Amino acid sequence: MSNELNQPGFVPLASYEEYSPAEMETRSRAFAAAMQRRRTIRQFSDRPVPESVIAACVEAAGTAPSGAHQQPWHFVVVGDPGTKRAIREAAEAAEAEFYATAPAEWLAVLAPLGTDSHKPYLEMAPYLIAVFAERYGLKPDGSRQTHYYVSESVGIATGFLLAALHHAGLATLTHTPNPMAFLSTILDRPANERAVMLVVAGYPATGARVPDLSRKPLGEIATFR
Ligand code: IYR
Repeated sequence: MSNELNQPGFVPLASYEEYSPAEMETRSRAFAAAMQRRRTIRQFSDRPVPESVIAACVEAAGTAPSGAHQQPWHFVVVGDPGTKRAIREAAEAAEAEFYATAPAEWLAVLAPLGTDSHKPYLEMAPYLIAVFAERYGLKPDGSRQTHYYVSESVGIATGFLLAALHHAGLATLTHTPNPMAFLSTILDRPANERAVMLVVAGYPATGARVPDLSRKPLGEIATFR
């Protein structure tokens, strides 16, 4: 083992669990099948969800790897009805402008999803999780600490969050209002953070419907050589 790893600041890898090849087959297939059941929805129930469940999912998101382990993310969990209403109103205003001015090519690929500028679920769903990227950090003396691979890191953390919410039994919608600077204002976030995503989480409404989409098969998304 290389000598650096015996230096102070390193500890034995205690958390790793190995499985037999047979167990790996079962686990990997079960996980893929579970992930295949995830669907983005746009019809949410107003049934309450324990905040502790959302908190555990955010904790899972925070286990994502990040550039230089800078963990350049912040999650704002919004359950307060007044704040959800403010977000809905600002998002709908931004989206009205988007749908009125978006290029035809963009609107054409959105058409099968049945989206429009009305976002009632932003008030209806029990939780909105606003994901912020810390573009840079602040050192104790107030100077800036550059953050590395911020988009990649926050993207991975958001993926973990979606997987955790799905695993917990909740449905989600990844919403990217365009533009979304209003989230920083409404949620009072500092200037070093940029809003990147709003994750809507809750139970699907009774009778919720989703577009009849298929996913690319393995052979199309992967090459083995
Ligand atoms: N932000 C808009 C438009 C939109 C864009 C993409 I790319 C989508 O995959 C879905 C929607 C909206 O939320 O309606």
